[in-house]
Amino acid sequence: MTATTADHHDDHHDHHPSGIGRWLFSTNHKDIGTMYLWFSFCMFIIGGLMALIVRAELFMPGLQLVTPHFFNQMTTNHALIMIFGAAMPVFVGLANWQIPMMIGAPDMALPRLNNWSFWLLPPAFTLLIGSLFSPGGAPAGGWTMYPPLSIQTGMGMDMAILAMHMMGISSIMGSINIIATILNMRAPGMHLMKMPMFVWTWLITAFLLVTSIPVLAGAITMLLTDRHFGTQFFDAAGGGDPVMFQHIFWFFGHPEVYILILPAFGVISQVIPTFSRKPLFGYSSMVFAVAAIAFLSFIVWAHHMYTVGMPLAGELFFMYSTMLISIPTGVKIFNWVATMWRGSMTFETPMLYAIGTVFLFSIGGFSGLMLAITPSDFQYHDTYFVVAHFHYVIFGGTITGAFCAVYYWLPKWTGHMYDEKLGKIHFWLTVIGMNITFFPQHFLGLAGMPRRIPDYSLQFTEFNMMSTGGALLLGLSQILFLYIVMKAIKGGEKATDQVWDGAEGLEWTLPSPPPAHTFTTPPLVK
Ligand code: CU1
Repeated sequence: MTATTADHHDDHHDHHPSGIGRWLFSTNHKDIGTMYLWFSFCMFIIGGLMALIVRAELFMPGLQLVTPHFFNQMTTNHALIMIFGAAMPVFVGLANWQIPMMIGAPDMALPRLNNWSFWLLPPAFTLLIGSLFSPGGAPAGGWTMYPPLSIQTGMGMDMAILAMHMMGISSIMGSINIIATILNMRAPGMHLMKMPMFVWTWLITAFLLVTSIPVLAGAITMLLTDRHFGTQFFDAAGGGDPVMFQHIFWFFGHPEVYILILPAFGVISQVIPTFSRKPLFGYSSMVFAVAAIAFLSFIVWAHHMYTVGMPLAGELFFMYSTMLISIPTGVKIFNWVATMWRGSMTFETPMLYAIGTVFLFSIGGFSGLMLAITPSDFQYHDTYFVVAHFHYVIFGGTITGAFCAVYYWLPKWTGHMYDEKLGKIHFWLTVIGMNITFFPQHFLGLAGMPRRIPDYSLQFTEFNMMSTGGALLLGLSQILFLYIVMKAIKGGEKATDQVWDGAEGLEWTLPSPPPAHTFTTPPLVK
């Protein structure tokens, strides 16, 4: 190995740049994990403010606050920022923190790639948010970027395409790193079928990412060449087909849904055993259910496009394959409930969030089943029912799962207990706010209110007012979350090694728990 000049200046055993350099040049999985977590929280706030602009405009009928074009920019960018900036990076941050420790590895397999994966994100999202200030504004045709609208708009779309490419490269590199770490760096005795569920769900998620993100990259590259280089992939006038974009996009888009939810499933599969003081029920069936969901996620994509005029055989295939997903999902929900059954349960904040995730995700699952039924979907398509559905999945499943993880592991990360009373208040405010926001949207959608439209007719007023009020409560409650986290970082009651009464989830999922690998800091091998 050739030593660099920097190595000569620094300690030979360990490389610890200080100040900003610690973060810029970090190859340490914990520091990189921390950066991912803070980055995703910032995006959560920015994306949340955009949602509040949308909800404020929809508080009552008639246009009052923003122009329709700005409204459309807000819906589009809220989605892109929440999905790619908040929901995905928060779980990459959790993966960075937890996976090496859970499998007994000193760090991620490819630490420098890890640094690059993170540092691609701030410029990517500066570009995406910056597109708001470009001539013509940010993309406004929805996060799905369907042509022909996405071909005809201004340079904001090009900025977004470049941003999406950078985000995609970041995700692919992060996934390669996670796969390499899990497959090559497990401690002796850490058999694959002994791995904690969070590690399993991330291994499968990483495979979903490396298979689906390049498809998204292909779709947006074809958009780019249609826009600037004379191709007509999606232009009917030139022999292309705009519907082909939808097929390619959703071949990425549906696995993306499982990319967002599977790591959250992994978290609650560890938290529920911990606070039930019982081993996880049906460990191997959990692993196979996750794998089955991942496989099925690639053969259901056109359930987003029932209304484009597919042949009947296509409609039926995508309907039945989609409904099939409820079987492995049902296995998982059964196992979580069976784990709690007759357990000596306690309800600290992480457990509240885990149960909340099971409950709220199930509501999203059931409305998903309703949407999967082709003839019914002709009624629901592009209504607020769809908006209600995926917010139960993404907020009720993914984001509550991330909160669950943060409360569960924060004592391990900071060495301090968070304020349990405030944590519980945060949970109830979030869950109540979330339900007031999104539950009425089911009724609005069923009554025919279209999504992505800044105005509506009078009969939708009351439910929209409720929804906006709930959104305000939900948004404000997150200030409390920030306060709780800051308070735990600054100090507070010391957390013990076995912070949750020795009922650490990992031990309970393993026949023979590997000592010390769980949460103690491994020596940094250099
Ligand atoms: Cu889907």
